[in-house]
Amino acid sequence: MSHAELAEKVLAGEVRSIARAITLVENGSDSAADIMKSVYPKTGNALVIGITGSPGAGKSSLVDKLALYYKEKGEKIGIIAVDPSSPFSGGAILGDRIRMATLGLDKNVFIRSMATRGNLGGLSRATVDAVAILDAAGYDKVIVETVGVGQDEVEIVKTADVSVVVLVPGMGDDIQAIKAGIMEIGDVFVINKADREGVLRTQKELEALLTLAHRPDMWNPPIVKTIATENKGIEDLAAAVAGYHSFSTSEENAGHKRKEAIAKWRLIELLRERLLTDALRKNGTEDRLSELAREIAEKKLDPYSAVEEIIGNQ
Ligand SMILES: Nc1nc2c(ncn2[C@@H]2O[C@H](COP(=O)(O)OP(=O)(O)O)[C@@H](O)[C@H]2O)c(=O)[nH]1
Ligand SMILES: [Mg+2]
Repeated sequence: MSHAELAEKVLAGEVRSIARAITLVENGSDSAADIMKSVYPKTGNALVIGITGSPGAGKSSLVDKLALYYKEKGEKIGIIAVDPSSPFSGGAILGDRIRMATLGLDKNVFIRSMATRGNLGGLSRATVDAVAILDAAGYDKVIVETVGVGQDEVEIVKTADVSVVVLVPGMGDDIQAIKAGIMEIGDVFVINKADREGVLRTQKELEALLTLAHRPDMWNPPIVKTIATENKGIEDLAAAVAGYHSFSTSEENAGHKRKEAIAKWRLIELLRERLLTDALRKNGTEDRLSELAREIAEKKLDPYSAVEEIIGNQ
């Protein structure tokens, strides 16, 4: 199948082609380029929701319940779980199977895990491309779940229309969240596991932190309490997400600056990946990398000279 044919099937919402297209963007920029050129102009209709938080906070549980909620409203939902901890995506695939069982094998729910592509990066670019594919394929909501640690994950969530930060009762997790720098990116905050002790305290701490934060758009992020395992608070979460979305797209805000910032970030990510790939492809540089690394580690070479050597190689 040519890329044009594949793109056509993606745009028609054909599930197997969507999965194939996502594999292509996962594998690298060359194959991604052709498919993305056809897909990109058709994007912009889905509401992209980013969900982040510490491992075990209940993100997957929440995403599943939220997806069910939207599904019952007659919508199509795409779910992308970013799991940098599983390099070979074996664990991720198992996770998908378990989730399929909960959500049912439903043609209106598409679930996909994105795993890390090794040490050359590109995960955030691949994830954002996968979101665009689902958007263009006609999914009404695309939910992206990422663990809130690491720059890549934070960047991914920043590209969402609405970013949700999930916390759980208890000081430790809050501090972790602040450290990871995810406090600033939350448009909506969730205190999940509200069946546990310390909810009020966490809420107070969070409120105090949020009064310190300065948002250029003057939005006051709402705090929603949920018990994902009991399907409680999901409607409130959906309402909070919709609330921020209508605020951010209102005439005064229009979201232009944010969209432009995201576009710039994408451009730089793509450029970085392209230049890196090009540099490594030439003159066997890729094979030289470990050798250069060893020389640098042994102080026989400094990294600056190594880079000059690589670039000079072209
Ligand atoms: N008590 C309680 N447990 C929850 C709740 N939400 C999720 N869990 C449990 O917390 C664990 C981690 O959930 P998961 O959704 O995998 O978290 P993730 O790592 O953030 O995706 C699982 O055992 C869930 O059943 C909740 O609201 N209350
Ligand atoms: Mg999870």
